[in-house]
Amino acid sequence: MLAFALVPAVVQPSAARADNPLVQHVYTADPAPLVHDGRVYLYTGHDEDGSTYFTMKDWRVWSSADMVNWTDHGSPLSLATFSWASADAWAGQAVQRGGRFYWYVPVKNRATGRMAIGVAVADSPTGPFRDALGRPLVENGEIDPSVFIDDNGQAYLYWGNPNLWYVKLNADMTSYAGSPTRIPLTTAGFGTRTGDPNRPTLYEEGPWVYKRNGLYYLVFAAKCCSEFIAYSTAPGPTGPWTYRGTVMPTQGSSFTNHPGIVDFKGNSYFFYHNGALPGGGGYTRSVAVERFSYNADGTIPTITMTNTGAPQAGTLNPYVRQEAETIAWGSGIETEPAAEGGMNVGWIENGDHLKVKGVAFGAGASSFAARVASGSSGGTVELRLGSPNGTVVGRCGVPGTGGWQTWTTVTCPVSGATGTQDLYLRFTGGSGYLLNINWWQFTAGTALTAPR
Ligand code: FUB
Repeated sequence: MLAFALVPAVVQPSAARADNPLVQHVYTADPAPLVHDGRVYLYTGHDEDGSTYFTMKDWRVWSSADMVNWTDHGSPLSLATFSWASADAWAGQAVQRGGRFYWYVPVKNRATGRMAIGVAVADSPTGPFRDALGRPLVENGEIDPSVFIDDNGQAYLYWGNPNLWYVKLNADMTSYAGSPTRIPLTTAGFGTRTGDPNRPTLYEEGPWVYKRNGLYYLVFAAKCCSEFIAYSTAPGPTGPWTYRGTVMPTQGSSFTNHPGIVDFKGNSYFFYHNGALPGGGGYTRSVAVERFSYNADGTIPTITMTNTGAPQAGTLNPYVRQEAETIAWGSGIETEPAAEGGMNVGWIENGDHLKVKGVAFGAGASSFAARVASGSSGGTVELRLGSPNGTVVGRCGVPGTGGWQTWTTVTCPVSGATGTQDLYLRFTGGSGYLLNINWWQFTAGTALTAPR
């Protein structure tokens, strides 16, 4: 008995599976995470398929409660939001203040042909966002805004390439006091670049400013090209900055990289981008995340890119409604706005699948319900555990509903779904597009009928 008790519980080693990059159905770039109300919201740019330049037209929002299952909130901000903008939906950051969400982005001003910083505002982290000013907040031809709000309530806007600027924002977050100030780019503050007399320091672009334990951090894309991620620290929000070294070396088949750092559920996370998806590269980038721990002296360790990503922070509850567009890894699918609200998963063909990681079935599930639509003759949602070809615990038939946004709810019995599992929704049927799925939910209990 004693010997048995001392044997550790058998842990099934799970094969190393990719959870990076975070999104597989569109290319994403320039991550800007924001923690709000128990979730991390991730604001990104969007590289067009097959892009050969930074021809970016809109931004995207994603969110997660566990760092591995990411909900697609679509595109609540685009160039069209700014009537005065003509192109270049580049790297921005959203912050929260007073129950509102302010998203600062660089875009090209049609009237001047120069890059400017616009600000959009929303009452929710997922938008809809509207242009707060109807004109640029600030314009000097430079890019990549980052906003930091200090403990005393003073907000700062930082931006720049090739220079580095800051200006104090007023409490309304849409105007500023004084004039933009150029931060001295000294080699003591930002490291030494060799080979480019015009740019003697490592600072390139993409500042990300925050404060931790009284120390101010400025993380940035360094050198060009390819970039790596470096950082400096200072005793105050305006410096003086001291160069501290590399956060992430040059890696990952994109010649740019872009930092975003947050603490979430007691851990620290570093967001970046690379070219890791099929077809990926410098203009077809993807956002990824790594968990890290600060060194005892507050310095940041060197973080390398992985395709496993961060460990899951918690589990996913299958007994509440889950959006189909909450995905750890999607294969073959796309998303779109659903007529019922939110987003749905669509363009599903035979063999496509969604992975939802760490689903806590507990004692077991008895049935599965899904909100589905089909403008063709439908298909089947297979519920599998562990892999796309894993054990089938349920099969739900989806009929033609008369339209891709004509929604109905289907249910089916479930058997054998217990404990915490990676759930795969695998879609099968004939040729062409089979069905759309908006949300799903399991019911706890014991199945009366085994899956067919
Ligand atoms: O995504 C367009 C530009 O590439 C961003 O503004 C820069 O930070 C670089 O990532």
